[in-house]
Amino acid sequence: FPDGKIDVVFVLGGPGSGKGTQCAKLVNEKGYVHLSAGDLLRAEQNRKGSEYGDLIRQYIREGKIVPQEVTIALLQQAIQEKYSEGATKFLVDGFPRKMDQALTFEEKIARSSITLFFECPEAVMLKRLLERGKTSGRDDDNEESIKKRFRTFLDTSMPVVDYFEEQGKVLKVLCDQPVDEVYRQVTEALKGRGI
Ligand code: UP5
Ligand code: MG
Repeated sequence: FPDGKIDVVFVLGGPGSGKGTQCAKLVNEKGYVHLSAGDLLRAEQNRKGSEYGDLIRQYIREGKIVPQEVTIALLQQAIQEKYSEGATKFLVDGFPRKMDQALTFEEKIARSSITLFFECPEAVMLKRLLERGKTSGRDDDNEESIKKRFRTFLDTSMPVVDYFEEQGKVLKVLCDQPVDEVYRQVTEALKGRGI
C-alpha cells in the first residue's frame, strides 16, 4: 500500500482486556474495519484444506505466537480484500504481539498511526476469560492456557508496546471499568489525536 493510502490503528492489551469489545464499538461509531489477528487465525485453523490448521491449534492452546509468516499473510489478504471494497481505516486487533511482526508489517504493509493499549489487571482478565470460557468454545479459555497467554503477553508483546511508546504513538486506556466507560476514554484519547 502506498504511504498514506490506508490508516492502521493497532489495538493491543492483555488477553481479555477488552480489545474485541471496544473494536466492535469503534466499527459501529467510527467506520473502521475491524481485523482481529486471533479471529483470522481461528478461521484459518478451521478452514478445510488449510496446511496450517494443526500448527495454529497447537500455538493457540499453548498461548504462543504463531510464526509471523502465517499471520501476516492472513492480515495482508484481509486488508487487501477490504481495501478493494473501498475501506481505508483499519483496526488491527491483537497484533503485532512480537517485535518481528511489528517490523515486518510496518515495512511490508503499512505504518501504523496509533496504538491503542488496553491496560488491565491480570485478576480482572482471568475472571473475564474464565466466565467467557463457559460458552466461548475457545481452546485457550481454560486456566492453564490463560496463564500461558499472560506470560507470553508480558515477555513477548509488552516490548512491542514499549517500542511504539518510544515513538509517542501509544494511547493507554485503563480497562478495569464498565464497557461504556472504557469506550468513553477510548474516544476521548482518539479525539486528542484528531481521530
Ligand atoms: N469484557 C470486555 N470488556 C469488558 C468490560 N469493560 N467489563 C466487563 N467485561 C468485559 O473481552 C473478553 C471478555 O471480557 C468478554 O467476555 C467480554 O464480554 C468481557 P474481549 O473483548 O473478547 O477481550 P479481548 O482483549 O479481545 O480478549 P481475547 O481473549 O480475544 O484476547 P487475546 O489477545 O488472548 O486473543 P486473540 O484472539 O487476540 O489471540 C489468541 C491467540 O492467537 C494468541 O494467544 C496467540 O496464540 C494467537 N495469535 C498469534 O499467534 N499471533 C497474533 O498476531 C495474534 C494472535
Ligand atoms: Mg479478542
